[in-house]
Amino acid sequence: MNATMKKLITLLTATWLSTAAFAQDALPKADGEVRRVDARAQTVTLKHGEIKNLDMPPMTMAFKVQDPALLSQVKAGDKVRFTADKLGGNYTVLSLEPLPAGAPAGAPAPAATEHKH
Ligand SMILES: [Cu+2]
Repeated sequence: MNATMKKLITLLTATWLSTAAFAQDALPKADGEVRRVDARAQTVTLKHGEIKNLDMPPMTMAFKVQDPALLSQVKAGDKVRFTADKLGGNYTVLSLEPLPAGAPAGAPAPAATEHKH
């Protein structure tokens, strides 16, 4: 293999990696409410709003989690914002962040609560 080919392959690999990272970053966030956390099965059951990238309407369902550590961050009843994708045939939560209590699920924070003085 000559040096030009090696360079080209390195370049293509780098491009592919950055595209994959970008795709994950670009997943739209969905709102949900935790119904159940199952540490043994490594699933979280979410009553979720629309998940645009999965073309999924609002429903309650169990998701696998990509990182089991996510499960320790939430408990039943928590409002969360999350991203999910279909990995290996399983709907899988990729990121999960609890929302402050009282935040309405399924709706963005109203702009009216923003104060600038
Ligand atoms: Cu669903």
